[in-house]
Amino acid sequence: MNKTIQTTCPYCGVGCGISAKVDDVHHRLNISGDTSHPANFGRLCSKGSALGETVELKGRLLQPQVYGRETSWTQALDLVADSFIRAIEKYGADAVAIYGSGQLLTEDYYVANKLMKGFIGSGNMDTNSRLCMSSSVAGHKRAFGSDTVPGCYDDFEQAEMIILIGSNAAWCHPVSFQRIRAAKEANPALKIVVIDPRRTASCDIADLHLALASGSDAALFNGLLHFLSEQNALDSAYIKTHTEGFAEALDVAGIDREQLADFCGLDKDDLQRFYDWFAGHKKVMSLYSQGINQSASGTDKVNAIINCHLATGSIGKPGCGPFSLTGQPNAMGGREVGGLSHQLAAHMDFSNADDIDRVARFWNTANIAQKPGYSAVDLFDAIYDGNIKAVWIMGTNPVVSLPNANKVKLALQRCEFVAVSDCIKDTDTTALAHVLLPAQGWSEKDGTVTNSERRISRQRALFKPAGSAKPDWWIITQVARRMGFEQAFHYQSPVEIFREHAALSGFENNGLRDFDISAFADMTRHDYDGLQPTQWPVNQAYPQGRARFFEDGQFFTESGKAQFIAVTPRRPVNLPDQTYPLILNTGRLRDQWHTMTRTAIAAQLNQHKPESFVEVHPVDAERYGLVANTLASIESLLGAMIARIQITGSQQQGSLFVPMHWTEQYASRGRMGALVNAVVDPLSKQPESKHTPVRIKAYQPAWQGFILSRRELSISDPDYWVKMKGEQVYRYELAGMTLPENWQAWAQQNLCDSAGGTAQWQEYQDAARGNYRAARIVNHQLESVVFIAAESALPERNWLLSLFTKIELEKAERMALLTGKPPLGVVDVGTIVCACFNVGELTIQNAIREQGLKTHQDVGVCLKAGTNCGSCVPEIKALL
Ligand SMILES: Nc1nc2c(c(=O)[nH]1)N[C@H]1C(S)=C(S)[C@@H](COP(=O)(O)OP(=O)(O)OC[C@H]3O[C@@H](n4cnc5c(=O)[nH]c(N)nc54)[C@H](O)[C@@H]3O)O[C@H]1N2
Ligand SMILES: Nc1nc2c(c(=O)[nH]1)N[C@H]1C(S)=C(S)[C@@H](COP(=O)(O)OP(=O)(O)OC[C@H]3O[C@@H](n4cnc5c(=O)[nH]c(N)nc54)[C@H](O)[C@@H]3O)O[C@H]1N2
Ligand code: SF4
Ligand SMILES: [Mo]
Repeated sequence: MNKTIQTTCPYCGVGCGISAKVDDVHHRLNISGDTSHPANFGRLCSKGSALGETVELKGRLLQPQVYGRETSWTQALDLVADSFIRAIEKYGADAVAIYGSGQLLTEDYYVANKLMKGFIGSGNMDTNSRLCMSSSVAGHKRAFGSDTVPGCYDDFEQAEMIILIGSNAAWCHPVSFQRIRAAKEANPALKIVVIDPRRTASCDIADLHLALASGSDAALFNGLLHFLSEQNALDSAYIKTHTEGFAEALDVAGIDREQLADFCGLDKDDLQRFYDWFAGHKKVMSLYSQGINQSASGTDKVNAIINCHLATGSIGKPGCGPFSLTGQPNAMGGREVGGLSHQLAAHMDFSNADDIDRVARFWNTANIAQKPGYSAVDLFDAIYDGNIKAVWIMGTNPVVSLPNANKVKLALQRCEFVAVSDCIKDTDTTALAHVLLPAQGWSEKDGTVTNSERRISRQRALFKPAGSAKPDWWIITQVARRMGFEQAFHYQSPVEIFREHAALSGFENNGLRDFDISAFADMTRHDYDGLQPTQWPVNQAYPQGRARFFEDGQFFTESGKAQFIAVTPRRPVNLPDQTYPLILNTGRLRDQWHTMTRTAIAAQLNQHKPESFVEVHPVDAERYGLVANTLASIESLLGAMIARIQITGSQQQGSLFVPMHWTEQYASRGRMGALVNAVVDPLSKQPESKHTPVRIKAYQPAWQGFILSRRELSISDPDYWVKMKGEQVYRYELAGMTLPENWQAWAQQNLCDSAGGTAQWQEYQDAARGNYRAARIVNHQLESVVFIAAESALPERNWLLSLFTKIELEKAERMALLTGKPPLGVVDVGTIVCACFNVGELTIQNAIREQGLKTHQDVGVCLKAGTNCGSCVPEIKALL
């Protein structure tokens, strides 16, 4: 039976509503945007649209495992509880830890935090949000006395100027970006400024791109504060009535404009234009993300931005304010429950003895932790050093995503007890677990998440659980009960947890804390199931929620006034030197989500960037002898990786960019976390993931090649491999340092036992030039091809890939197979640009040429490309 269920996207913090048509019988979904959801009004990006492709059961963790063997829930849960109890008895409560994730639902997160901080009695619950939002949290706390995002998405249309700072929203918050694009199209006077060392897809709508020097944001905004003061562009009444510390902040902000431009690596006129625009507009929004947060001066950067908004009174009003874009679907929810190790719960933390006492009384526990636990980087160091004996990792993949990731790997290898809850079986982190706990994934689990604008939405179950998978909250409460905390963890369903969370938020609150959803404390299950997206707070004063904070100029500091913070700009901690002369910047791609455990299941999402790469400026390419589309090895003091070279002027000279996504599941040498330095911000403890000194050199294998195969293969140990799933095909990019003795034998060995039926072989060999090509056809269908080259170039893969979707090969196609090029008259579509409608680069180029298309709208009318999620529009424009 088909039913339609409203739920929320499990990827980014935009928090889009989804309307899912569910076909239980065939385990299929038909996904569309929920037109009634205020985060997206029906729009979805490529990742949200492809969710239906990710719900397959292949690759899922379906059964609990203990030391590699499938077992029962009882045994697995007993072992987790026993291991924790034993470690605590022997070494104390601080010898155990939970490392959670902004991808847990609020209910999961709440019970994990309650277990560790309330009942085990240690602060050792931290989360991957430490790598993501903690500088924003710390900056908000310093300025506002609370971790509050003041504004909302409706402000986009009302703003006169929007600044994207260290945010590639075009790829990372695509639906919000499209909303900003539409706002600009409706109001061309809306100024857009992008501040990012790279020229990104987000620059597509920018009036000004400031390609600043890595890490120099605080200086840039300090300079702005000083300029605003010089120009009398301040809101002096606001500063006087609602803030403190202005004089001190201004005092350290003054710097000669030339020097400043030099420090920031910016053109003086560009800098001036930005300052003039900011001073000349009342309604300015500063949207910021990881280019700000992931920095050893991340907290200062955040405050330098907030300072400028306080100075102009552009906060708490429509169309303006600092706005931290949250990354994960429940980054905000994690902050609500207190998932970071210095937080307690419901926006209370360990810095306040009253908070500790209050939460202890509410939870009715005598054992509450009294001090913060380890933050993420320190936590894994403590594991490495043997100070933590048992760790439970939930919903995150630290062997990839933490800095100095090889050390993280070693730490887990050394750790006495490692439990991992995940919905996917094979990840770089599950590989190191003693106990694996199968979690229900999106489409099975049920609960709430909170997006960037404080809006709480329901994720609803669409299917019955895969295998024996259980909700995270259930797994956690089962362990808690086994540890002797039955009373406090007696929940039967998520609504009971949500009610308790809501009650705690209102407990002795009386307007003291921003986070208050006490209106939900008595919610019925029926109301919970029907919960409509609502922005917190939701309490007596705001029964329907609240769009904006600070309209009244009242803040949550002791004095009720916002605090200016005097910021002294610093350079990143580790600067390039002779040995490691380049800066490694890391970040995201449009169609992949973090460590790819789910997005790489969707063939459609793998087309945009099928292989890990490194972006290099042409001058650096020349200097280091790098050739486009060949391989490079990149090394830092800590580790190395190999990636395909892309030469581009969008990169600054002296810096490299690599995507964060590739893991050991998808590439032999692509795990970039191994290189990243583990330097952290002294206040927020957030790692400086955007700045690691590295060196690069050409990687010169003896041979390169690729295999395309209908079936998944295990290829005998080439030095370099990347695997990617396509439409009915797996693509392997390969390179090796030694030539096999005999290519024919090599091909037979790697391809042969992969299919039944009678195979026909086509082969071509040019031993002199080191070329080998072969194809296997089984029952008229293409089964696999292999192309190897020692010296010459390899053909493009697109046409060959497309042959795998054919039931039968035509004669001309068979004949052309080993040339790698389509027979005359057949068109190659090129690399897929529009993932939503599967439109390739060559198709677009041809249409532009032949039909004289001028705008991306023309291309949309002609080919549909760019008309769904719109995130490929920048690339279409580049082709135009
Ligand atoms: N497609 C996709 N979308 C995602 C995610 C994903 O994995 N894939 N993940 C989600 C998550 S959890 C997060 S946190 C967000 C992250 O969203 P973003 O922060 O937008 O993403 P990043 O690519 O990590 O980094 C943003 C930009 O910061 C720039 N940058 C580097 N150094 C500096 C600097 O010193 N100053 C400034 N101003 N900029 C700098 C980088 O060049 C990069 O373009 O995305 C969310 N959305
Ligand atoms: N160098 C560098 N490093 C970075 C960043 C960067 O920009 N550069 N960005 C940082 C940021 S902002 C972030 S947010 C992190 C993200 O990094 P991670 O959190 O490590 O990455 P994910 O791939 O999102 O990991 C989520 C895991 O949870 C599993 N999972 C999914 N749903 C569920 C569920 O319902 N329950 C359970 N138990 N498991 C589930 C997934 O299969 C996956 O294994 O990376 C950080 N690391
Ligand atoms: S913008 Fe895309 S990834 Fe983010 S919530 Fe919306 S559909 Fe999901
Ligand atoms: Mo994130």
